[in-house]
Amino acid sequence: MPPITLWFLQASRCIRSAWLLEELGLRYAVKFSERENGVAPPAFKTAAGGLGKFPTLQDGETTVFESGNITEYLCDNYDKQGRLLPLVGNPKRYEVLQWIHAAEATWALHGITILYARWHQKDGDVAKTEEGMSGNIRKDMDFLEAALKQSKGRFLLGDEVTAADIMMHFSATFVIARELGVKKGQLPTVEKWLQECEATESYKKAVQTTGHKL
Ligand SMILES: N[C@@H](CCC(=O)N[C@@H](CS)C(=O)NCC(=O)O)C(=O)O
Repeated sequence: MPPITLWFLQASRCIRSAWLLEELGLRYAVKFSERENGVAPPAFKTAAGGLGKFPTLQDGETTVFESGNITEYLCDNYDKQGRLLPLVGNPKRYEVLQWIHAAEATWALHGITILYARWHQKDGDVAKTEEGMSGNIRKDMDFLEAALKQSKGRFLLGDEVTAADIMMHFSATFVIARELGVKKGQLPTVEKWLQECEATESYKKAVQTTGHKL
């Protein structure tokens, strides 16, 4: 058994950690669960320790959750050259960290609030609520479109994948797939970049290994 285990809930951010593990060339075991009624089954939730949210990663005695934290943990421990997350002292580190944090704290936050309104608002004008909540994510996605146009390569920070792409890919995919404030076809540069991400051998291997689908 490899020392690393990835707790993987279907149709989730867990693909970020699997893609990163593949980029780093690490062996890992996958503990996989389908969703039940949209969420993790109770037995799966308690087994992973911590908050019962996924991804969760175990590496020997260490258990970490939060996909951004897992990203930093894996890069700090297994990306000693700073290929995916530049090392301390390199100003590019903070560009990558900015995307790592923004993927959850800005893009996912602004997208998921719309989804929660769809799921939980039982009366009143849901479409109006959704429209009111869409301004933030539209600005975020326009910003991403512009950042990708400015990049000197196929990925966010040039022609090589970094942890910035690995974190942001899921957020953008999710927002577009669920049409959270934006519609398919409105963000051509973002959609092309998503295709580039998904064409990498490491992403394809992560999907093959885990069975991820959205
Ligand atoms: N901010 C956390 C979010 C974790 C999270 O909410 N994961 C969802 C799947 S994308 C989950 O575990 N849901 C299952 C449940 O709540 O039962 C991260 O980036 O890892």
